[in-house]
Parts: sequence; C-alpha cells; structure tokens
Amino acid sequence: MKKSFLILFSISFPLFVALTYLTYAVEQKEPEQTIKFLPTTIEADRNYDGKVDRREYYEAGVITKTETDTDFDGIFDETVYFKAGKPVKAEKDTNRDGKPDTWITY
Ligand SMILES: [Ca+2]
Ligand SMILES: [Ca+2]
Repeated sequence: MKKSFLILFSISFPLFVALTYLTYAVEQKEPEQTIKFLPTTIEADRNYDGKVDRREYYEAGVITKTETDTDFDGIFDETVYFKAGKPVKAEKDTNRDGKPDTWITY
C-alpha cells in the first residue's frame, strides 16, 4: 500500500506541477495589442476627375491642416489650420492669383 502510494505520488506530483505552470503561463500571456494605423495624410478626389483636390494632414490621428482645390482648377486655393482637431484659421485665394486674399479666424 505504501509503495503504490509512493508510485502514484511520484507520477502525479510532477504532472500537477507541470499543469500548474502551464495554467500560470497561459494566464500571464500578454493581452493582444491593438495595432492602429494612423494616417498622416489623406488625399481625396472629390469630383472623380483623377486629380487630387483635397489633402488632410494628421499628427497622431488628429487633423492639423486641410488644403482644398475648391473650384477643381488644379490649384489648391483654400487652407484650413486646426488646433486640437478644431479649425482655428483659414486662408483662401478667391481671385485665383495664387495668393491668399481672404483670412478667416474661428
Ligand atoms: Ca479632382
Ligand atoms: Ca482651385
């Protein structure tokens, strides 16, 4: 009786230790990290003519600036600046001379 107990113990104890370790190892596994891809620039062709007419710039996922070709002539004529994701200032070229002539402060 004593011998069989010893044999049973010598088999079961290492098994118990191994299972305990495996359980611990599984519980200690790092949680899956969410991989985020944050854009730095987004370009858009809003009138589907094959030319980019809007660019949005981001830092750490927060918009910082937009450039827009509002009349689709191939020249960007409006720039909006953002702070903490909100527009703070805009410049527009309304007379098509390539220079801003209208400024908006939000
Ligand atoms: Ca376009
Ligand atoms: Ca334009």
